[in-house]
Amino acid sequence: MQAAVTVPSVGITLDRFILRKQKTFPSATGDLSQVLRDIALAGKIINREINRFGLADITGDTATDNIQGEIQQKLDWIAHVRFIRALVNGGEVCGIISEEEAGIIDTGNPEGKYVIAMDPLDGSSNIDANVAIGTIFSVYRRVSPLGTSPTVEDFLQGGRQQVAAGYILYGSSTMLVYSTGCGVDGFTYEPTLGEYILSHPNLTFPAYSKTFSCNESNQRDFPPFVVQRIQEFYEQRFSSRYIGSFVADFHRNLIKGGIYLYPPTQTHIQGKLRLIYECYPMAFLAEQAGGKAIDGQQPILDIIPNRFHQRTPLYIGSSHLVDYFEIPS
Ligand code: P6P
Repeated sequence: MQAAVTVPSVGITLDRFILRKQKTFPSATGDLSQVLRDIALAGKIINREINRFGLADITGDTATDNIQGEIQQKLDWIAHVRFIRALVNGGEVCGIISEEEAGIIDTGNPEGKYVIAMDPLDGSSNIDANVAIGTIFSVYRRVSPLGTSPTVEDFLQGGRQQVAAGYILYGSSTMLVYSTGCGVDGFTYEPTLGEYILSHPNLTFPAYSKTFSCNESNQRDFPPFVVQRIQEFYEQRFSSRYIGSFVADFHRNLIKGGIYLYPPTQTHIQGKLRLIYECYPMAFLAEQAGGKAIDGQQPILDIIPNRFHQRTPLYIGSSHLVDYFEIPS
């Protein structure tokens, strides 16, 4: 029988929150709690690197490209390495896939019960402009046997199998927002204490909003029904807000209401956002927060994955706005 879940008071630390939530699940072993702590630690370290980058010579392009063929900013790679190190040291994760590498990263923890899919630093084209950027993460219980190396199947379970998902937003303040399937909670990082403090318990999308986030310069490529919907937004005098950093746009829409859309374009005929380590985790959060996420035809979480780095069209945010973008049958 699950204990009654009381919403902890604003102001408690992440550690205490995680412990309280864990106690509501008598069968919990604490392993997932440790994974969340490891992710939070990596976020603190990356936060420090980002805050310094204006001063330290770590900006600018590296020579190497990431799997997406994009020029890899040094901070991208540092974030990637920091997360891997934190998860390797934590011992609970047996494998990782990342936007920054083609294949599975074996952590050398064959007894680890979990695998992680992550975009270590999304929005990296904004790094030099000091615009908010973010880490996106997704957690699955492995399906391969304990004591063995992680397998492709561990990462291709589909969005509904996620046991946790969230993001770290490095903005005017640094926030960790995540869900383990019991709602969405937001924590603000207090660097002088080195603690994440519960600041936004039980986040849900506002019931109504007139804001949309989209790169409108791509309209000539959008499917006709999308162009029509955007015209309707203009007629209804919607606000257009587009930061060019998915985590930042998603977070603003979560707090104030709105929809983020990245439809198919000529450059990205399958959409630009990656299914497994961007769209699945954010769709998990969106549904937990009373919102929706679709590819135009089906919920993002119902898409069957077949490749680690596959992309998908994405319409995500307040339910009443996402409903506009269900492809007319
Ligand atoms: P565009 C960043 O590269 C990203 O993946 C998202 O964070 C962002 O919303 C989108 O691409 C921006 O893409 O084509 O509008 O520059």
